[in-house]
Amino acid sequence: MQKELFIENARKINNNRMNIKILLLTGLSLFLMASSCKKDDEGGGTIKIRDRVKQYNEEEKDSIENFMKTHFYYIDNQYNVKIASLGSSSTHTSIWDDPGLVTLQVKDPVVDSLVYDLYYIPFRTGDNKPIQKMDNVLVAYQGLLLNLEIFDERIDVMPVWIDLNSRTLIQAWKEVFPHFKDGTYTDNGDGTFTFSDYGSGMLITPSGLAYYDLAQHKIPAYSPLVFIFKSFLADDDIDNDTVKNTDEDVNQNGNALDDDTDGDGTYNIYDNDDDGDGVLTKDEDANGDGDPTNDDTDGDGTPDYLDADTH
Ligand SMILES: [Ca+2]
Ligand SMILES: [Ca+2]
Ligand SMILES: [Ca+2]
Ligand SMILES: [Ca+2]
Repeated sequence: MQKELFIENARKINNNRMNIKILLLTGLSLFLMASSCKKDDEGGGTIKIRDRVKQYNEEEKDSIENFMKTHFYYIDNQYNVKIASLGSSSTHTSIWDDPGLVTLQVKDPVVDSLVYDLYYIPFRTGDNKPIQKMDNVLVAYQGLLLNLEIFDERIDVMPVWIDLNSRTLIQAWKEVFPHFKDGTYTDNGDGTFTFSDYGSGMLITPSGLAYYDLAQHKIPAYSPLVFIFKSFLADDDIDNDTVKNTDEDVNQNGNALDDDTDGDGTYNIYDNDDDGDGVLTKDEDANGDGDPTNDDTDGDGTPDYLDADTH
């Protein structure tokens, strides 16, 4: 019960945050649309978005590699990480030469032929359950530009839930987090929690898998980003209906935000009565094995919890 309360409170924080983010993005998009309607009669006021292939191959690829070759990190026993510049006589190992460095090849979401190198280093992958790509993850993080300026931060005692399904979440996070696990926690009894065995890592992403041309507060357009993060907990059943997040993706196309069986505007992954028949999904478990996905009372091929005729 305590965990649920805690998760609920943390969700509220997250929801407020996401609302702000969505508003910001909407505002920016409107601005761009308004600006692109302006034609050249005023002497070239039109905003031209840079070519994505050129931006990566000619601008960002080298600057990201250079950053990794000229910087190193150090880490304490709480997995707090600092990045610093390598001096010419330094004996530290650069990020580029770190034996733990992993490179993911990730397709650009817009240009099919463009493939990015997305880098991450697991300082510790985590000891509990693997994070899945549709989970809600409780994280602490620090976001930096390549000049080491911090543009955003959530410290350990103020972690935030990040929904990996969110359309406003940058692609780099969606790609990297499923390579980590979550941890465990103890309730200190005073409203605080202590996390152990959680995942901890760093990722370095080109702007094409982050905000690209959409400047954010403290993030200029076309900025590669660095994140240092901890994955404390992963919630694999966001709506608590006993159907796992990955099973709420009914058409199994990898996107949970296009499945709304009862058409009530709430996606199955957030809907605790998926077929809208007034019986909670968790109670449409005829054989009582704790899994509503394997109960099909009328034998029509549709499980009861997705079948408004049956419960
Ligand atoms: Ca669920
Ligand atoms: Ca629904
Ligand atoms: Ca559901
Ligand atoms: Ca139902």
